Amino acid sequence: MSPKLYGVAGSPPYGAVLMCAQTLGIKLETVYVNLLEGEHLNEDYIRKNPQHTVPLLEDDDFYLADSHAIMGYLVSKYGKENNTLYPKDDIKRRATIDYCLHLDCGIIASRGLLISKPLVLNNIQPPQNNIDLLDEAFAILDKLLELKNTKYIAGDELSIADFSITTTVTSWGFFLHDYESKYAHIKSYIDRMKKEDFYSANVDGLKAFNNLMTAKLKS
Ligand SMILES: N[C@@H](CCC(=O)N[C@@H](CS)C(=O)NCC(=O)O)C(=O)O
Repeated sequence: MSPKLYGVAGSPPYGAVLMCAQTLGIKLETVYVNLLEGEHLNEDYIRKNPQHTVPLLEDDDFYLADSHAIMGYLVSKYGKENNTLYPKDDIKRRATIDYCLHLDCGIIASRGLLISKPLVLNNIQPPQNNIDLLDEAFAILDKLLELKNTKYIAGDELSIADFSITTTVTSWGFFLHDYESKYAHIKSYIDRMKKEDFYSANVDGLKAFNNLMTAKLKS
């Protein structure tokens, strides 16, 4: 039986897992969760995922929340031995990938979520201080990319961290005025990622995100 992925097109972390599955060549059965209707707060869903977020993976009797954890699991379970997307044996590279995943989860995406969740679910317009914190996170990423000067975020090979950083930047960049002019290293990184095969997995999701945010934002 294929693993099930609960989520909705437009959720950046859900898009990251789709990119990962496509790259690994895994078929996932997707299960639509309507966040706008509060389906993620149903008793049944909370039992599966007390964090009440998408994406959520169901693999046999195993449930796993958080896109970063899910991608690590998918590579370990379904990827070929010591897959370069998240290698087991190259300790320094794996630690670098972990760092980038934590940077995404703990800083960049979480600051984006602080804007989009109240906006989408409660129609609360983004406060300027939250925009400023997101902008600071983008500045950190831009500096990291400048200093690393590698093709991908964690070196010269594609890793699962690229799926997270790519969906995060392209989605939550929506809230930053012209970030591509301000952050040249982010711009050239994203331009490179757009040419990668994995990018196609979240093109519809990104459109859905932009449409939803445009509809919710007061001009
Ligand atoms: N760190 C989590 C974040 C997941 C997350 O917050 N997803 C949003 C949609 S983009 C969500 O489900 N929000 C509903 C909620 O927080 O109640 C991940 O990477 O999976």
